[in-house]
Amino acid sequence: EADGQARVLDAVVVGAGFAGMYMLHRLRSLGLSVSVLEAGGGVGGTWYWNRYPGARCDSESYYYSYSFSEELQQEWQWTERYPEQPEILRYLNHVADRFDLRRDIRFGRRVTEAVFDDDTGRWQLRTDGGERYAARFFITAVGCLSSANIPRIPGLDTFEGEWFHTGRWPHEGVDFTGRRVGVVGTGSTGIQTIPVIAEQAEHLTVFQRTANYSIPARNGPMEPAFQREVKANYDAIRRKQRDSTNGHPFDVSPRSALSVSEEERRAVYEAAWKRGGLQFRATFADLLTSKEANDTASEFIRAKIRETVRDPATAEKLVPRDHPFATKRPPIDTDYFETYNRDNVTLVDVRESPIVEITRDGVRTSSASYPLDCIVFATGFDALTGPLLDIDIRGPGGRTLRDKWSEGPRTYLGLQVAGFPNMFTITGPGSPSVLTNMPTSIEQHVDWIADCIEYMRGHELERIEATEEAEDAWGEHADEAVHRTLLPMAATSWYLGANVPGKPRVFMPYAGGFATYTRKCDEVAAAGYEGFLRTPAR
Ligand code: NA7
Repeated sequence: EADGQARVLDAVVVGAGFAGMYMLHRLRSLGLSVSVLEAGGGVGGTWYWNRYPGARCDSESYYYSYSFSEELQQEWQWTERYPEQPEILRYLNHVADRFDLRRDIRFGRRVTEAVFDDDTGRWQLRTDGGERYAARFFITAVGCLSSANIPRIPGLDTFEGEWFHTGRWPHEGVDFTGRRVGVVGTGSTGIQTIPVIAEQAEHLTVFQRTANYSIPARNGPMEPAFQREVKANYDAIRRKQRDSTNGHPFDVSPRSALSVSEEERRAVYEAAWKRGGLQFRATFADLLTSKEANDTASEFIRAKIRETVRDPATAEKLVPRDHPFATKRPPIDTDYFETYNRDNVTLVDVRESPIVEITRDGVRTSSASYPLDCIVFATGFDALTGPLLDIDIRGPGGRTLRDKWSEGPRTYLGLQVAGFPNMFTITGPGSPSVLTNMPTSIEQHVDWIADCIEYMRGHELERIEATEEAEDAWGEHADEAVHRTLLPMAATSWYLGANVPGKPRVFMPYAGGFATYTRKCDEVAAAGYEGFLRTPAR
């Protein structure tokens, strides 16, 4: 069917990463006609774009994966404890082939505009190539960390070397051999890439604004015995993920860090440090709710940094002081702090001496100049709202999403926005996704959206739309939830939009826990989509 120049479908999904691929699979099973529009040249989303050296997932491979197909999770073999970017991309390509997804994915199409047409009740989408699509349902699967944040440092355009952002890495790779490299940023990405670049580069200068806590990953090969155990127990593992706060299948200790002796606490932290990974957060129940409890973990990590880094002045610069552990997304690493013991690595504290400009041949701070051949910006993303606002989204009556969110995002359950009917946002702001193991949240969001669309068909509804009241109530609930935690104490967190100059400071993810969130979503659905305005078909 054609509507003017547009290709007409039941649903258009934007993005072909973990979220868009599964959304396509679910909508197809409902018999809907669907196109997925993807800016990249292949599937994978985050794992298509983030090809920087050392790119790896911080969740463990056996559960950073889809759970919807028992055959899929039984047949796929992971090779490492933490999957490297190429392996995850191989996995997602395998999924695309196995479920024959590609025939409905259109690559190399960046959606620039989505406008609700009041006459037809359809969303009209336009791509950068001028193609048009029209659909009843407009579903965003654009990711949370996909809009690159490149700092506007004066002089960048005059730099005669090469510069890169980690989230837009050249597919052919970059050879740093014999080159003087600067890395700006010490978030999860910087912390993964710094040790790998240091091994190649002639010299590496790290420009650090905020020192970070990091836990050793302790990566290693996937042991066959462990793989067998996981595959025999997938049901229980998946259940545990769904019943958890963060979507990881960890046993979280029920004890307070303050309920045990100092000696016992130390032994618990030592064991977790040795075991490695994000599970460190699960050592005690109250690390994110009690500052006093958190201090014990933060101090333990600070001591580890001082022990690891030989030069005391460098160690002091690397010791985080401005935020409690895990109030910013905690990185995990392989030899991150050890890297500062290398002769070819220099740490520059740009909080102390800010970057003033980039010159033809390097970076100049307020106190020194650093000649460089390459600059790597590991400076993160315009998180959550960035990729949505990159599309010109206009609801009925021409109201723009940009205008609605001018003081920060507002959503109902992170899945819908009042004033934007039949638009669904997978992993939108207001959902817990970025505080969780991403595929776990994604599967829940996609299933909920697919069930909602099925319900609409069963009840002959043409439109579904969150009410302003439901949206306000969700915002208040989310606000209460985050204030029961220490998360608001991290003033420089991307959760708050603080990494992007001029962005409204609003805590964007839902911090009430994944299991609580899921329960709420299920209750809303069971009550016939409470909080949504439902318009019957004409
Ligand atoms: P992050 O976590 O946002 O880290 C970006 C880093 O870049 C962080 O250290 C920033 O310092 C630093 N940064 C940002 N802008 C500047 C400027 N203008 N000058 C100096 N330094 C700057 O991004 P990542 O890519 O590491 O990780 C994103 C998520 O991906 C991660 O949390 C996981 O969920 C996966 P700041 O801390 O803002 O002072």
